[in-house]
Order: sequence, then structure tokens, then C-alpha cells
Amino acid sequence: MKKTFISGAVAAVFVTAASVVAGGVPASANPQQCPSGYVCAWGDSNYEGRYIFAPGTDLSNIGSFMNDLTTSMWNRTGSRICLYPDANYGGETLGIILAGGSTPNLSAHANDKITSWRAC
Ligand SMILES: [Ca+2]
Repeated sequence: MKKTFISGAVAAVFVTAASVVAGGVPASANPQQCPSGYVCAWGDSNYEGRYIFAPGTDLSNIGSFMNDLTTSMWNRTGSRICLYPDANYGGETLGIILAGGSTPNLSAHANDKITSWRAC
């Protein structure tokens, strides 16, 4: 019984890693799963709902799976990042998340508008 549970946990981590390439899966992720060196974004407040985990500080396009849906974020990189409403860091900066910073609920100004981010 216990061994089955552990196998399931490993499989879940694998799906998370693959989701960065494939554009995500419609499942919830415990924020503790956000790896060091990644920026993690969730569709709902308090790190719930759909999510993507993106390696590094820059993501030029969050993709259709998460576009304009992000509500909570955790920046586990060593740089602060700026959030943008358009692909390729276009549009007015919506907000900044400090290195190692997180927010369980983005401001109304940034909520459900993020399409890209990068170190700034
Ligand atoms: Ca949302």
C-alpha cells in the first residue's frame, strides 16, 4: 500500500516536469513542488488550480494553457522578475516579484493578465 503511494508521487513529479514543455496539465500542484531555480504560476489564489513551472527567470510566452489566468506566483530564482501582459515582455509592467518572493494573490492590476515575465 505504502509503496504504491510513493510510486504515485514520483509519477506526479514527472508529469509536472513534462508540463513545462507540453504547456501544463489541468491539475493542482502543492507549492512545495515548485523547484529551486524556477518561477511557478498558478491559476487560482493560494497556489491552487492549474499551474506551470518554468525554469529560469525569463518566459517569453506563458502559452494558451495559462495565458491571462495567473493569480498566484512563487519566484524561486535569484533575480527579481517583472510581469508583462503581452508576449515577449510587451506592454506595461504589471508587477514585480522579488528574488525568492511569492504572492498568494496578485493585485487586481496584475491578476489574470500575465503573459510573460523576465529578470528586471
Ligand atoms: Ca486566475
